[in-house]
Amino acid sequence: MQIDPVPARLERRRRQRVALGLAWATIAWNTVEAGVAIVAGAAASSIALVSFGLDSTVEVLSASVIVWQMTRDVPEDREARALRLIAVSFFALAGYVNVQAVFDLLTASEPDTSMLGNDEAAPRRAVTFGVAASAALLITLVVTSIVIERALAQLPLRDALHIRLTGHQWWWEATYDDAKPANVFTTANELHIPVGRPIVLTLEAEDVIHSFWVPNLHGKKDLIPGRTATIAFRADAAGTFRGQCAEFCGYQHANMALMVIAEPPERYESWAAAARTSAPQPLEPLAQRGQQVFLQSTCAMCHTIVGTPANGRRAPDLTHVASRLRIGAGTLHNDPVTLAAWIADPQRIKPGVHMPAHALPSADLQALVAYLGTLK
Ligand code: HEC
Ligand SMILES: [Cu+2]
Repeated sequence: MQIDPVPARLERRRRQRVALGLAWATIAWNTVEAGVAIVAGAAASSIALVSFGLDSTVEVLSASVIVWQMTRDVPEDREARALRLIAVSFFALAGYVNVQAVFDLLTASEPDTSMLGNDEAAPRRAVTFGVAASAALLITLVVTSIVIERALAQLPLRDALHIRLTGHQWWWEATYDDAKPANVFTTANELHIPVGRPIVLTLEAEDVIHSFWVPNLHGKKDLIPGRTATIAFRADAAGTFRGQCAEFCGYQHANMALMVIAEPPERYESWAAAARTSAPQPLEPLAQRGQQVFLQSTCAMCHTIVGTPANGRRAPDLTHVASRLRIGAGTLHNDPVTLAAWIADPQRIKPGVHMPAHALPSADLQALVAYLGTLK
């Protein structure tokens, strides 16, 4: 039986219009919810839809997964909800397009050539609209980006807090500089910064190229071995901002998160004061035994605990590891169970990581975890 292709095409066009309508509704909704930053994301989804390519929808899908991941660690607030909404809408839209494409492939009849050579106004209008909308959005984003870059470039840097951030496979080392050498301290994977005070970050890489990216605070900036880059920014509101290494840097690139905790100056000062102190000496017998285990096994070759003979420099400083939200650069919650699992076999959790498995007797492992738990 010969199916008349024209009504089928009209039907498809109608469905495409519905999808486009959905995309624009998402944009409008997200604008209301979370402002300019998020329009960019929604715009990407609609541009992908307008172009209706399968590979662009795959990108939208992965973008939605990334956006979803970004909501994983931030406190539950309006922004987290908006991000999640975007992730879901990206996902739904991309899903729709993919299903539609497969459906079209399966039900494709003879190619319809009857319209070839006809001058169709409707597709031309759709394409013109798509191009114009994309161009308008891109121009808006370029202008916004220039304005923000300029504002950042003119940020007054008197009284700035200087932090040296070094990228390693696959964790971040942060050294807080100070005019007084005794006040310099090192930490890993989590930056605390005071709200309202400019931050000057000096970026370096130890092994391969990494990229600093905390979307809420600054655009991407690469960390290149042998070179030093400097960026400046300021957090104007308190909050926990998740950053991500944005340059593929090896197997565990995706598990290289950086948390930036912006807090009122007094809270920052008390955090910094605590961070400058040496590790507390363990008081409990179990933790004391744990310290012995730490110092006598290989741990001390790679890790530093200030106040003990452990001063390895190849791995995150553990002096105050218990005060971090996560371990493994965002990979795991920081609690005794995950800590024990990490020490016993980090390769299972973060395959390829530069920390070997440790087959410790379970009493030793327990003592070690108790000791690390005291390092507040
Ligand atoms: C060969 C070097 C090496 C040895 C030995 C080593 N580690 Fe590690 N460790 C690392 C590296 C590298 C990381 C960072 C891994 C990552 O997140 O990519 C790490 C991460 C950690 C973390 C998570 C820190 C954080 O803030 O994310 C803990 C806790 C830890 N190690 C404990 C130990 C203990 C306890 C031992 C001894 C039983 C030990 N390590 C032995 C290299 C080492
Ligand atoms: Cu990296």
